[in-house]
Amino acid sequence: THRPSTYLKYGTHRLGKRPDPLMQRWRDYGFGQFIHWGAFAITEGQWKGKNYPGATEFISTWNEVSKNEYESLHKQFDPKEFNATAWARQAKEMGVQYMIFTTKHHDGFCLWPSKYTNYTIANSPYKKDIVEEVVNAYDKEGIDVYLYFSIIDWNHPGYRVALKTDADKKSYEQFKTFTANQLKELLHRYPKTKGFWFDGTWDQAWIQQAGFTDSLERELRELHPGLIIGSRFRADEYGRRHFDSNGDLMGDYEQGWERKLPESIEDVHGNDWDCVMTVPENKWGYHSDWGGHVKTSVELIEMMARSVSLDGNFVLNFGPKPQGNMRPEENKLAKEIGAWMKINHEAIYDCDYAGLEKQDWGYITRNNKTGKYYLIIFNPPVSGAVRLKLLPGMGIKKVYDLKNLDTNYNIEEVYKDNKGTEYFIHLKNNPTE
Ligand code: JFZ
Repeated sequence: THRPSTYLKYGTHRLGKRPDPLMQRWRDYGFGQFIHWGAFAITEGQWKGKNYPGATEFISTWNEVSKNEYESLHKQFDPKEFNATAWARQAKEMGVQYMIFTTKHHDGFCLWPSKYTNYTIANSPYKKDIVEEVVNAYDKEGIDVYLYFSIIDWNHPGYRVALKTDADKKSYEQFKTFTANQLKELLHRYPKTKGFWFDGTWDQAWIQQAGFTDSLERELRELHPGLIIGSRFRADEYGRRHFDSNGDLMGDYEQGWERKLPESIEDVHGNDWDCVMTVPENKWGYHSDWGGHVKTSVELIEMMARSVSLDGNFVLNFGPKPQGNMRPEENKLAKEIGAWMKINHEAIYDCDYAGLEKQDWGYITRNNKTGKYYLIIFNPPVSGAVRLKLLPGMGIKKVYDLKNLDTNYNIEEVYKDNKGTEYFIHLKNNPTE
């Protein structure tokens, strides 16, 4: 840690990683699930027979869609197949240790019965509190729940993108109070939650509220000790987001890895971080036509391994259908990833960057509880010989396969100098095997 070079009133509240047990628990998750659900799902990405090619949760911004019609969709929201316990069991089987749920996306529709707006689940035929059902069901499976909350709210009359006039400023004051009230309401209603996953904080209007957002963050943390908040919440007094004007991370982890992954450990600057990923290219809410490339379980597992090997968590998004069931593609992925996790979870949970040189065959993780190293191989060398470079003073006792603990691969020392030792681990004896 270092001293800030510029005095900032609303910069970071802390330098370096958060050391407490709740944050260590977050760091050790490795794998999480995101769920995007809300009124947008009812459209299935279609409007009056026309396909909307963008992300479903943005369909209300499409010229073809009238605001009034969109904002009455929830009057049809009655998900007959919704079963939070089934979601939570599937998530458990898939191997996630935490989940993030959309309490309110940009459209402003609340999946809990907020007392600060009428645009909520309470005014749908379903009526019941979906957030509560989700929090309780996941908690029962031992999966920690985080609340996704969009600051952008296209439904609220006081919401503004920018504050151009005094009237805008006046309206926005009401919006700020509304937002603070909703956040406190969520913490009050769902004390089991471990944190907020904020979104939609890039508007000029919000960026200019450094004093307000700084004290709101402090207030939320006081209300809920240990609360985890990422870097996508507030800006400093110079309008800098994620990293303040001194370059220091604001919040408990870096929240900028959205559908992309760091290449190397240098890219993450010693910070905690999460990567949130869609199965299709860029659609979070349910869309009947995913289009484009749909990721396979192997691709997603590789992204998870890469995330953990670079000190991050990997979070995979599911977008349930309007009736509340997951789509078949997601059910299949959950099974496939779950089968891999069943054997290999110890290479993901409690694991971090191993401090060793990256190799082309895959990723190396190290379990911070047992000290064991894991080689997660996605591109086995044709030779069958996997190269590994260890640091001075390190050695190898045994190399085995998690699928078969009795395996004992042959280890060949090929090079040694004062920087360490290089080995070949022979997965096969004969390259043509
Ligand atoms: C936002 C939302 O607009 C989207 O609907 C979804 O909820 C996603 C998780 O978050 O989309 C973003 C947010 C941040 C970036 C890109 C898309 N970013 O930082 O590049």
